[in-house]
Amino acid sequence: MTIRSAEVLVTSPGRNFVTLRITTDDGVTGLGDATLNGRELAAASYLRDHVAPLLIGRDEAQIEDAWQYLYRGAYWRRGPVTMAAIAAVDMALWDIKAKTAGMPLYQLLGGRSRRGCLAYGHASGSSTDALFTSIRNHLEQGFRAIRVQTGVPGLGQVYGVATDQQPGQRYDYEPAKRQALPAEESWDTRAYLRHVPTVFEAVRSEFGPELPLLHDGHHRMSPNEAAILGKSLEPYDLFWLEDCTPGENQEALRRVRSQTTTPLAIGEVFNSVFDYQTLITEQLIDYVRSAVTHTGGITPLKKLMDFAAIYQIRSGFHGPTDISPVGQAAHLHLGVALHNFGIQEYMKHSEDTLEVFRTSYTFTDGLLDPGENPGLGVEYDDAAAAAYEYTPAYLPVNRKLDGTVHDW
Ligand code: EZ4
Ligand code: CO
Repeated sequence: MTIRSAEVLVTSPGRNFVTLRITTDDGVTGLGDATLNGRELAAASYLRDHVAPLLIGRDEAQIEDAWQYLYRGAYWRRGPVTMAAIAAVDMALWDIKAKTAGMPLYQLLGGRSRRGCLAYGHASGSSTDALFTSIRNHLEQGFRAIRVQTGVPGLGQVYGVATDQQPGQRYDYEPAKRQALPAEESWDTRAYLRHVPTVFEAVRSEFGPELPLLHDGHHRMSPNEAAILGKSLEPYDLFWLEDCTPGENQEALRRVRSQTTTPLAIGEVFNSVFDYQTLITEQLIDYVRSAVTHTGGITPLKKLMDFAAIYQIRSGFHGPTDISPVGQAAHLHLGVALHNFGIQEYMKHSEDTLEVFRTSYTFTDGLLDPGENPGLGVEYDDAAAAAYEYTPAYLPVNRKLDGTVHDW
């Protein structure tokens, strides 16, 4: 068989998504996710103008060759736009291969290693009371691990903290705002470093020692500030501290690692194995945070995780709502197959999103499962998608109290 068409589908059911659909000449289709939050049209153009024309007539079965051809053939290696585009091709070709084989994709990745993927949900609140309500809501939905983010006294809206939830209400947090210019939020690291340990103290005394708790620093600390936070959180036994230092500086984690035993996770903004070379070989982290969508697809992420396994490092793939259900399905197929799976981030997509992307994955008793449908198990509804036009949306910019754009 060969590839007959490669269509780039942009839709916005509550938030923007970029999807690649590859169709073979005998009518098998595969889906890939190329969503790049806040820069969606760049990934769509890269695919439509520079990748789709190269795919027509190629053998869709040659996944590794297609990956190397697009990655090395571009001459300009890596970068989020390039890697999101290659990721979409890679996912779509795996989807086609597994559908052709009549198997769920995880079977081609080595078969099942576990019953399901332990998921963590995002709880947040502007105050401790609001945070507790959000944690209880998540526990009621079946979550067995929780990410904890709160407002900081003296600061306004803080990145990663949703509008306070009412009891029983679903958590609907979307960090990119639908507006022509990014929102600007203020940030103060000293106030944050003082406040966070008091939050974890309160959560541990309310919810006990068993519940796995996670926290995301969103790359906002210097190496020494991160070391201070890691140390001050040790009494609360975190599952991980995520993105404590800037993503560009792998050496920063040496300082943090040498100062604290709090487990460390990083990588949602990385786009290749090279971003992890020092981190993995020096064992500076415990969890790989990459997403299939931003790391060039299933092929390189499987290799990355096999490399990480040699150093006792596990997966913790990035699963916010800007990873489409196609990307999230890929995480779950990898997740049940990998031996060194750790945990999977899970923010449920909106009803509108799930009307466009019909998924076969399930969430039961805290575990996500990809399901048994052939391929990735996701279908794209063109008619539903057509109702939602692309709308510009941007992630916020942080400014310090004196107005400077935050350093890191
Ligand atoms: O900032 O998905 O761990 N999850 C996160 C997310 C990311 C956004 C970026 O697109 O940090 O909220
Ligand atoms: Co994060």
